[in-house]
Amino acid sequence: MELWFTEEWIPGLKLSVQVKSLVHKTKTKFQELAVYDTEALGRILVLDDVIQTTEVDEHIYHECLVHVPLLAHPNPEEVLIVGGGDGGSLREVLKHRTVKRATLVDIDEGVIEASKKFLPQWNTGFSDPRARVVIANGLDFVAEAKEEYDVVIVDSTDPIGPGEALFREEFYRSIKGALRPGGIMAAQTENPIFMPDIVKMVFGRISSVFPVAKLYTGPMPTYPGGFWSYTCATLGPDPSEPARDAGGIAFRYYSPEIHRRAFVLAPEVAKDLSAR
Ligand code: AG3
Repeated sequence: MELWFTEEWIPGLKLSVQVKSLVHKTKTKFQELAVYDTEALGRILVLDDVIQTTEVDEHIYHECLVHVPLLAHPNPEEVLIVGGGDGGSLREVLKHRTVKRATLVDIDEGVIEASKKFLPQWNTGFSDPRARVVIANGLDFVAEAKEEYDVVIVDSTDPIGPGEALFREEFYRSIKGALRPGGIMAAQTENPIFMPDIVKMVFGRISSVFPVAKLYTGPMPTYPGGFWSYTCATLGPDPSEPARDAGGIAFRYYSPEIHRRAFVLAPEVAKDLSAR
């Protein structure tokens, strides 16, 4: 019998992938977690029936979310990742030799444990001596940090369930307070075609807190709509221009040209963001 995993992208539109085997299924303290092996997408991690990351395209998402802010910063030493319990963002952050410490704070230890066991290609960062993992509520953790980080990365789920708090204006205010002078934040901010209201709302919140906020996009075949938005905000500098050379990192998706191009928005999307 054929087994399929189906995610409802929006009402009336679904993505289905044929499943070779169920690798792991559990209820964590916060959400239902499943790991599947599939022919088309390789291994996939699913939380509450929403695909979080797949072997075929996780590098695109993680490279967009991480390398844009890290390379827009002249010397990122202290980096905070909020969410990202699968370890993909951590892996990318640690590729930067400037980084002295990467702190990952995730509310759900269950995601980290499952990733360590079942997502080998994602989780190479956890054993790095520069990595610090904190199990805590990201909202509270960031509120207590004062001018500690050069870059803050928000690698959240969608704004429902445990991820909802990571889209609040108070959270962005705390991030601003947690940044050192010259600091940069980047967050995943959903799909502009299928969720224009969410993108507009989230971008509006971020740009009401930070003096500079810019949306950028990249392909993401397994997320709703096939492409994804991120928002980079800074205390002053323009994040759309790389500030330094990557120092020999072997990228699969990122390049300085792609960095610049990612900030070029379709007129309709740009119009939506300025109409607040
Ligand atoms: N975080 C973003 C997942 C959003 C996916 N949304 C969806 N499929 N509806 C991914 C975490 C990977 N580190």
